[in-house]
Amino acid sequence: MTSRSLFQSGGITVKTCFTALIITIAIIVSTAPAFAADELMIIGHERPDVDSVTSAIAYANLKNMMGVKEAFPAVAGDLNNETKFVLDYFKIPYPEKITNCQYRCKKVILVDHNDMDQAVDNLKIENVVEVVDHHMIDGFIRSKAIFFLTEPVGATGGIVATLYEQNKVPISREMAGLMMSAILTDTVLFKSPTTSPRDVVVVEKLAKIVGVDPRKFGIEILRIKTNVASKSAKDILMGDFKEFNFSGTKFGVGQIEVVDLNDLTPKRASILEEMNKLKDSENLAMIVMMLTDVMKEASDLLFVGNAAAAQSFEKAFGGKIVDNSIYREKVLSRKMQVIPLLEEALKK
Ligand SMILES: [Mn+2]
Repeated sequence: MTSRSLFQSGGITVKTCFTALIITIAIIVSTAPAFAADELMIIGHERPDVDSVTSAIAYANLKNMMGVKEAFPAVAGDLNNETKFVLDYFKIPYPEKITNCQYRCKKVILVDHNDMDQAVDNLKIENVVEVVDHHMIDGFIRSKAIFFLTEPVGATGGIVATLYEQNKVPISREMAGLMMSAILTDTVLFKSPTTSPRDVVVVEKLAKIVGVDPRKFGIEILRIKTNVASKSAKDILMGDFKEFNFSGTKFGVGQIEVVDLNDLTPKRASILEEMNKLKDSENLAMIVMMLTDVMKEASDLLFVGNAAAAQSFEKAFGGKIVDNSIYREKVLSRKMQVIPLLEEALKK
C-alpha cells in the first residue's frame, strides 16, 4: 500500500498514525546510528585525489600516535583509480566515505583544502577545528582561533610529513608511502610549477623509508591515472575537445595526456577514424588531436582536414605531415603552444 492510498482510504486516524510513524522514523534516523560524540573527523576535499585522501589517513595516524584516539580519516567522495592503487599497494583500508555532514562532523579537520565550497556537504565552518593545506586562502573566516597551517608547497602530504618530524613521531613504511605518493602525484613528478625545493627533499627522505625508487613509483601511479586501455577512441577524442573559429576557419583541437605515447599506438588508427567522422559531422576544416607525453614533454599532433587546412597546419608547426601527424618536442599546452600558432597560420 502506498502512502497516497493510505491517506485516501483512512481519514483522520490513519493520517495521524501515518504522521506519527513518519515522526518516529525521523527521530530514529536523526539519532541513529550512534557515533562517538567526541569523534574527530579528518577529511579532504570533494572529488578526492591522492593527496586529499592520503593526507587525511596520514594525519589521522599522527593524531592517533600522539594519543588523540578519536581522530579518524574520511573521504568526501569516491576514490579514483590512482588513489585505490596507492592504498592497495600499502595495504591501507579505504577510509569511510562521508558525503554529508548533517548528522556528524562535530569536530572536523580539513586537509588539502580550506575553501568551504570544496568541503563535504553541510559542513559548518564552526565545526572546523584545524586546517592543514597548501592552497590559496579564500574566505575562510572563523570567529575562534584554530590551528590553521598552510604552506606554499607541492602537496599537503609534505606538510603532514613535516608535522611527524616536528612532533618526533616515527613514520612507518606505510605512512611514508602514502605521503610520498601525495607529493609525487600533486607535483606530477616535480614537473608542476607548484613544486617547492622542500618537496624534493621530503620525497627523498620518505622514499628511503619506503625502499622504492620514487621516480619509478611515481610513473607507475601516473600510468594508472592516465590509463587509456579501457577508453574508446571516441572517449579519447572527446575527453578534452574544444572548437575554434579563426578567420572563418572552423576547427577543433583535442588533447590526451599519457606517460608513454606507446600506450596510444594501438588506438591511433581508430582515433584518426573518429577524428574524420567528427570533422564531417561537425563540418570542420580540420581536427588536431594532441597526444601528449607528459614524461617526454612532447606531443604527437594528429591531423585530419582539407588541403587548405593542412597547409595552415604545416605552416603553424613548421614541418610536413608524415603519417597523419607532426611530432613536436616541448609542446604540452593547447592554450599556449597550439592555438596561437594555428590562429596565426590561418590569417589570410
Ligand atoms: Mn593537494
